[in-house]
Amino acid sequence: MRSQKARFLLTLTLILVSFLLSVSLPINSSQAWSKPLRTTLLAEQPLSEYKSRRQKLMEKAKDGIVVIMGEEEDDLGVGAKFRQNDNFMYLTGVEIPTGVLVLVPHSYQGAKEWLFLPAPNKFFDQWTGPRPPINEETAQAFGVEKVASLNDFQKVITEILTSEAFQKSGEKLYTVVPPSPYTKLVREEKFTEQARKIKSTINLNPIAPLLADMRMIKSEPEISMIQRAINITSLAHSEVIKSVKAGIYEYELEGAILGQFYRNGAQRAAFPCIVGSGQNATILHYEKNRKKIDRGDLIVVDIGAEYNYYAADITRTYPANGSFSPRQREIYQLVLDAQTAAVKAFKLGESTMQELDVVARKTMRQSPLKDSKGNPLDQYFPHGLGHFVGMYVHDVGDYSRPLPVGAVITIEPGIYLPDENIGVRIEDDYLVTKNGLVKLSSNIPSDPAEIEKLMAK
Ligand SMILES: [Mn+2]
Repeated sequence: MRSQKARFLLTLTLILVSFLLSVSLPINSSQAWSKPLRTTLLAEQPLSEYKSRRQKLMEKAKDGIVVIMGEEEDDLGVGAKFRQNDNFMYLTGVEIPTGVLVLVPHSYQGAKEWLFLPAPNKFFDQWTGPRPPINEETAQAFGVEKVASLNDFQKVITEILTSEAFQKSGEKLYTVVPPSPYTKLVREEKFTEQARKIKSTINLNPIAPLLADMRMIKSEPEISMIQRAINITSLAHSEVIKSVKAGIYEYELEGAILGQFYRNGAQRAAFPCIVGSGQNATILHYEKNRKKIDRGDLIVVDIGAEYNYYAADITRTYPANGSFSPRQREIYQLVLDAQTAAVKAFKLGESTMQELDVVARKTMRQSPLKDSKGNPLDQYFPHGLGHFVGMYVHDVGDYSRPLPVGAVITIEPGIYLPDENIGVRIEDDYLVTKNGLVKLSSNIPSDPAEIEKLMAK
C-alpha cells in the first residue's frame, strides 16, 4: 500500500515539475544567448583573427565597399545540416544563417564593419534554436563594430550607395559575382541587381580574387584546425587498416571512416568518401562505395574530415589481402617515388604547383616499368599533382605563382591501369614553411612494408 502511494506521489510530482518547466521554458533569446555571448573565440579562433582579416580586406578594397552574403538556411534545417559559406565564415566566424557583412572603409555612421543578422523570432527560434539579440553586447561578442537587424539592410545599403563619401571613394562595390554562367549564386545576384537599381553607376568588382590571395596563406589558428582535421582523418585510416579484408563491402569501410570522423569531433566529411576497390580504384572520384571487396583487390581510400570549417585530404591504397602482389607493389612504389621526387624538388620562392607536377610525371615516364604494351606509365596519371587545402578541400589560391610560406597543399600522384585492375593513389598534405615543405600527414604510414606489417596485426 505504502509503495503504491509513493509511486502515485512521484508521478504527480513529475507531472507538476514538467508543467512548471513548460511554462517557464519560453525564455527570451537574449537570456538564452547571455552565456555563449561572453566568448573570445569563434569556431576556436580568436576574435582578433577575424578582425585582422576584415582590416586586411578593407585595405585592399579601400576604393569602395565590400558586401558578403551569408548562407541561407534551407527548410528550417531539414534539407541539409547548415554550413556557413567559406568567405562569410572566414571574415566573421559567425554561423548564423542569412547574415550580411558590409565593410565600409570610409565608414558609415562612424563604423566600418556592419554585420546584419536576422532578429530573434519566436517561431524560427523554436525550430532552429535561439538567435542573439541585435545589440551592442552581440557586436562585442562577435568582435565587430556594429550589429544591425537584417530588416534594416535595404535602408542602410541605399544610404551608403547614394552617399557623397561612396561617390568620392570610387563607387566600387566588391562582392561575390558569378565566375561563370553555370555558377548559381542566387542571393548575390539578387543583391547586385538591387544595388544597380539603387545606383546605376556603381562599379561592380569581384571580391573572390582578393579573398583568394588572403585565404591561400594560412595563419597559425587555421593551420591548427587543418592539423586537427588531418589527425582525425589519420584515426580513420588506422580504422581502415584494422577493418579491411576481402568479403566485406566498400560501404562498411565508409561506415568505419565516418564513425571515426564523428567520434573524434569532426563536424562532417569535407567531401564524399572515396572507397574504391578493384576496378573502382581506377575511377578517380568513385563514391558509390557499393561493391564487395575481392581477394587481390587494391583499395583506394581518399578521405578527409572537416574540423571547424577546415579540411584534410589524404589518400592511401591498401591491398585487400594484407599484402601487395609483385606487380601491385612495383606500381605502388613508383607512385610513392613520384611523390618523393616532387617533394624533394621543392624550392621555396621558386616552385609552382605546375613545376612539381612536371617532376612527378618525369619520374613515371623515366621508370623502367611499362604498361602491357611497353608504354611508359605517365600517361596513366590523368589528374593534377595537387591542390590547395583549406576551408574548401580544393581551396582557393594562385597555381601559377611560387608557393608561398603558409600555403597548405596536397601532393597526390596516381597511376590507374584498368586493364590490370590496378589503381594506386597516395596523397599527403604539406605546409609550406621557410624551411621547405612539412608533411602534416606523416602519422599515416605510406611505406608499403609498413602498411603490410600493420595489416598483419
Ligand atoms: Mn585531393
